[in-house]
Amino acid sequence: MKMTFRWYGPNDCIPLEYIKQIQGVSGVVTAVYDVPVGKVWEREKIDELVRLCREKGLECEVIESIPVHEDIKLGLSSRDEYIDAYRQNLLNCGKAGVKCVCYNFMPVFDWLRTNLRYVHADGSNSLAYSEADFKKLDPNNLHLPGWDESYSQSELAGLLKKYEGVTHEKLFDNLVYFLRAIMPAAEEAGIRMAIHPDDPPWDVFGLPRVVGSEADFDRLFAAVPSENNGMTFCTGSLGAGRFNDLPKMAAKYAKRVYFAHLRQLKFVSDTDFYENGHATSEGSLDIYAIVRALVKGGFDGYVRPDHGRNVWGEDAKPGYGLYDRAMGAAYLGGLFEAVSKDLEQEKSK
Ligand code: CS2
Ligand code: MN
Repeated sequence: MKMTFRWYGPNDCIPLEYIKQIQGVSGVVTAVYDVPVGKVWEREKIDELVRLCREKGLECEVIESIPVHEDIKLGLSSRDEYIDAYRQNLLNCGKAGVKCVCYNFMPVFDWLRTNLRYVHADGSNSLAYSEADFKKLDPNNLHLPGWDESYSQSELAGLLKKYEGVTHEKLFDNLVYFLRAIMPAAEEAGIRMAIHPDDPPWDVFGLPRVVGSEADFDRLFAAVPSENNGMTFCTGSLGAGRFNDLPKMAAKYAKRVYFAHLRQLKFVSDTDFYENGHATSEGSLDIYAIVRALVKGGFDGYVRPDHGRNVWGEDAKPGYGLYDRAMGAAYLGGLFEAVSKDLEQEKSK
């Protein structure tokens, strides 16, 4: 296992020097942020990122994300040129020493929460989801926390229109088409693809989502069995779906999990939850059982603390403050050490 930490590049308010001071963290997870979706990342840009990290003693082996162009998800004829660009990105990243690429296949929206600064009793704050607040949102007049600037209202309307008629089956077929097309490049580049689960793992605004449950992953791995086709085990995303049994899924897919996003959430009703500090005691997910299942199943990928709270007066990008994620990295590192040593001992008995 390698413990990593997400870094939003030179504009991140958290400098690499601080990340380096979190003991147990060997590298960062980052991306090229100034190239439009669907265009090739030039070697120089990737090399520069890697250089910046190495200069501070950190590895740069995981990219999160190389986003997938909507035309690929829509299955338009223009997809082939975007797929070519994606392949080229993989080859370029591989040459720069990247080993794992995280991406998602959610139409239009990435993660979705209704509150970015839900205030806890102790004064800290985190992201939260409320079904009632979600139902009040109007996709034709959208003011979504974290997403307001992603598309103009008219761009969004155009995109939603294009998705009319894209069923779950079509979206899944488009995902398989994409993966089959990029696998040779991923293999050549020595890159493990790690699809990020849908967050939340159900359809939103009438848009289909196909990567959120055990059945979805079974179907995906059956359709594209290449070893380079793997997953990001994001506990916060999968865990938002109460139908998902996370320790069971962690055990089942451990060898296909190339990247683990470990975070906690606490349900306050059947549907509503807030995110919290990483420890098992602080939420509804048994982080210990998940880590144990991963290690026991032979997981040997990258780990990062995922969303944390804003604590100690920090006012960082929601979910991506320094302090709570650093505490998360320390907690998770401890769990991995304990679980690994226990399992070794059990084996030698
Ligand atoms: C991340 C996702 O912050 C987050 O919730 O886990 O945004 C993730 O980076 C993307 O879905 C991966 O493509
Ligand atoms: Mn995640």
